[in-house]
Amino acid sequence: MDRTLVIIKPDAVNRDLVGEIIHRFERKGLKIVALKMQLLKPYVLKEHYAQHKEKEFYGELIRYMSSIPCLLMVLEGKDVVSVVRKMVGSTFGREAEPGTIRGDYSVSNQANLVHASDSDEKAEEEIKRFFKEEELYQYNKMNFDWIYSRDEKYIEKEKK
Ligand code: 3AN
Repeated sequence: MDRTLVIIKPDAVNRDLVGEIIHRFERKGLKIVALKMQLLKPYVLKEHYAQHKEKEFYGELIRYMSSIPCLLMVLEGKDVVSVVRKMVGSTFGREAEPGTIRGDYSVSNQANLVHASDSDEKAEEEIKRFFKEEELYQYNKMNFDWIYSRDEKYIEKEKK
């Protein structure tokens, strides 16, 4: 199965949206394989957001992201990177589609509630940045048989 990193950002924590956001991922059928609360250090965030180093919002982005603890989670599922990006919505809250997390709860460019990895390569890199191997759990979920079809599970096994 594929994995992605999700960060529930300080604005979501402050606005009591943690449960709502996790609830959406659970209801979709995604599996939580890691979850923790952490106050992120500026040096880690500078690495995480390195591609925005030259942008004028970079300093404020690092300040806001390190202001209070975030929730960090790793989600597992088929094509989970694109599934989660679609659920999160486009970057700017005012432009994000209704029905997405940002579209439903954000009206800001920066305070957009959630970070989600944007490719499989980035997901792997970001999961390693924020989680130790022993923090990622492998376990069976009783509802797994009802979340994917037999074919999807069969194809998945063949790939391995
Ligand atoms: P996404 O989180 O949708 O992948 P990125 O990677 O372009 O978007 O931006 C990373 C984060 O930087 C965003 N989630 C947002 O918090 C912040 N950000 C992006 N663009 C702006 C902007 N024009 N003004 C303020 N903050 C921004």
